[in-house]
Amino acid sequence: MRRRSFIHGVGAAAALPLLGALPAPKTIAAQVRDEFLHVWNGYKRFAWGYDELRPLSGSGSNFFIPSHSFGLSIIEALDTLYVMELDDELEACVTWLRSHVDFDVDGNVQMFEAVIRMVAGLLSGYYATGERFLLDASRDLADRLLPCFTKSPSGAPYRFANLRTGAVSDPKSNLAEIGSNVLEFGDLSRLTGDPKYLQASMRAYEAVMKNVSPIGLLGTNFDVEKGAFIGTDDVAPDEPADSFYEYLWGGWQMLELQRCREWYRRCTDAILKYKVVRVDGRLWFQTVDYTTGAPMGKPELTELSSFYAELVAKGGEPGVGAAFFDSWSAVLDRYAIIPTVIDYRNLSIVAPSNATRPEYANSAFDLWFLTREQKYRARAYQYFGNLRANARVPNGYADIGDVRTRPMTLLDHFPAYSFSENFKYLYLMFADSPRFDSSSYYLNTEGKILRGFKR
Ligand code: DMJ
Repeated sequence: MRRRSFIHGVGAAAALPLLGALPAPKTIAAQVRDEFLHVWNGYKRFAWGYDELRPLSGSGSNFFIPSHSFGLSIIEALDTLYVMELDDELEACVTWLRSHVDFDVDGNVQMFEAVIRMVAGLLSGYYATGERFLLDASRDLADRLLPCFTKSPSGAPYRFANLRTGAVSDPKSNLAEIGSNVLEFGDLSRLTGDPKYLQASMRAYEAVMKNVSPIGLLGTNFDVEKGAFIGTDDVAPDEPADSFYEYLWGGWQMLELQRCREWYRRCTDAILKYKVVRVDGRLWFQTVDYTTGAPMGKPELTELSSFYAELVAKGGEPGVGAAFFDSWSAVLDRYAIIPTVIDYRNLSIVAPSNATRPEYANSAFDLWFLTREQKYRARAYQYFGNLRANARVPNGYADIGDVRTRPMTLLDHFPAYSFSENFKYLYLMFADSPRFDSSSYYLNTEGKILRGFKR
């Protein structure tokens, strides 16, 4: 757990009106780029070389190992800097990484986070710049994480690896941590000609899919030594199951892996059959027992599940995607910033924080390019305006500890993923970037562009 200090923010809490004329797309893109630069400059001034910015105290902190920095924010920002045409900044990042990137570290690193953030960030940086050492670093890190897979009796990966010794730890995992690597590992196998990365991902999927229930549902938590689910709750599409399904679709869409398509379809059909609930006309997903489909647990969802609006739409159910997006838009309207956990029966708050979460913007981004419906741009602009009004501080942006207070309570933390996600999604929706192919792209769960660069 990262330690955070509290302060009250200075911004207003009112939601922007959704309807009415938006500024011109180029104007909004410029605003988003300015705000990205505001927080990027805060990171450069107070935390350069650290993993993350602490914007209230004007300092830095580390994400994976308290005493060691990987320069995570630098890795996470590479492709965003490229599409925003911030070439001097990108060059400074490449120069820093050239002399600092080193994964020979005697420390335990969470495999899932390391893959989606750093293996992918370095890969994406390689695509953006053509710098071969970024690909080599991505591969080196993947090699150091592979023992999580190869030392597991089931093939589903342990959660942690020591990057120097290869010792693995924590067999009690979950779907997202087990199944969010096929995009990165599949691409590494393609780029290096070594099949071991893709094979590790597919073996992990197989370990889970062996346990699919007769009705097509999966549990959530998984013991990788026993090769079996822990408990029977299925929280999909919420965390910590979320990106398991995202990567099944990606395995098909980006890598054309037929088995991923079949698994995605089987699981999604079951999710839509057993998990959809409607309350006051809004569509949500309930937790069920994966063996029977019977409802269980609390009527709660986290903000992270809002990504599923884009996934289910891309996967062939645009109506469900639009309805789920609308459900979360109602939460945005009510609170200006979406709280981390809500009770979906009445939209009341269960957990009032928001760690600069990108999932709603992620859905707006993909749904915009999928449908070209103006409402997604309007909602994205509303999200952006509310973030700027409530989370902006002199040294950057800050996570929100409580969306109910006026002004909102802020935390001394800005997550590295926001350099990769929120601002990139918002910018690309409005910028018509000459460096991004909006007709043919694929981003990983952390917003890393793996397909769709234009030179
Ligand atoms: C990101 O690290 C990724 O999007 C992940 O899949 C879950 N969500 C966080 C940011 O909220």
